[in-house]
Amino acid sequence: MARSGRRKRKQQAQAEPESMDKRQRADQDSADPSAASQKHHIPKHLQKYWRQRHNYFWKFDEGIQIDEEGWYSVTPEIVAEDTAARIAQLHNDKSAQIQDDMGFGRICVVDAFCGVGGNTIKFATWCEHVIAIDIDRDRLEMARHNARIYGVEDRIEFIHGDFYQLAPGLAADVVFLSPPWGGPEYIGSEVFDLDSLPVHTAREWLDRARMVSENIACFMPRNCDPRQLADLYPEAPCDVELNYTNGRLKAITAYYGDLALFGSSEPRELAPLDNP
Ligand code: MGP
Ligand code: SAH
Repeated sequence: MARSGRRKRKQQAQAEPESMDKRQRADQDSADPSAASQKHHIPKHLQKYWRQRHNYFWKFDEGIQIDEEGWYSVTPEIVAEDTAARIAQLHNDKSAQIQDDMGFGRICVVDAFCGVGGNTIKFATWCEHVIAIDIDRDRLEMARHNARIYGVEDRIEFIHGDFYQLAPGLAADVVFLSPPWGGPEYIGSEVFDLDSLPVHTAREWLDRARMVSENIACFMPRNCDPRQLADLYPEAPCDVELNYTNGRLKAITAYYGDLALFGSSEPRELAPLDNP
């Protein structure tokens, strides 16, 4: 089982010091009266997410839009970056021509549950084309708006609809699945049963994804059983990655098919970003 940390794209390395400074400055609410007054309007049960807002989007202060389900579901940026960087390596060893010398993957990724765009934005940063789907039109529009803030909107095709219905008509190199887990209460069970996802089981979602591609990544609760994750697609190789930010386990990502073959099993540097 691998432990994810962070990867850097060569072309991002130059911009990083300024970005990190901005991120660290923005996390200090006490020195930012406008952030403190906005926090006042955030319902109490969402305030723990508000405190992590710059972990979700380091450009949060540039006008990021997010709703209640977005707050508790968005993938932390550092985790989304790591997943996108890994997925962008697909076919890297098969044909140098589909990944340029900046590490840009010439692949198409379906983000089947795009939410407010946490993963979609990073896929569009690392890959040539993203098909971003969500059943909630308002949240899909928030994702479009947020992608514009990151300057990656033009590489994303936004589709409003039900991934379950749409899957048979899609073609792509990779499918990323981050479905609803039933709200923040998911952590209440000692072991989260992947058959207990709302509407469809994890296997049913995965079977739909297999209609699009055998290369699938599945973002699941940190309290699920990795063996149950591996069993969702027994015919394919599977690599299970633990997703940490600042030493805290946030989620688990299972990679299937060719995506399972090139993950690092070495612990990598952890992101110094949490703001508990
Ligand atoms: P969390 O445990 O609810 O929050 O979710 P937090 O504040 O990180 O927990 P803490 O107790 O460690 O402080 C952890 C992460 O899981 C979130 O940042 C989301 O990325 C992801 N996540 C949570 N939920 C409820 C969902 C969900 O329903 N769907 C998806 N796709 N991701 C979720
Ligand atoms: N990875 C996202 C969060 C996903 S939350 C991020 O980082 O922002 C799960 C999303 O799945 C929600 O926005 C919800 O509206 C959407 N969803 C639920 N059922 C769906 C379906 N059948 N097809 C597509 N999207 C669906």
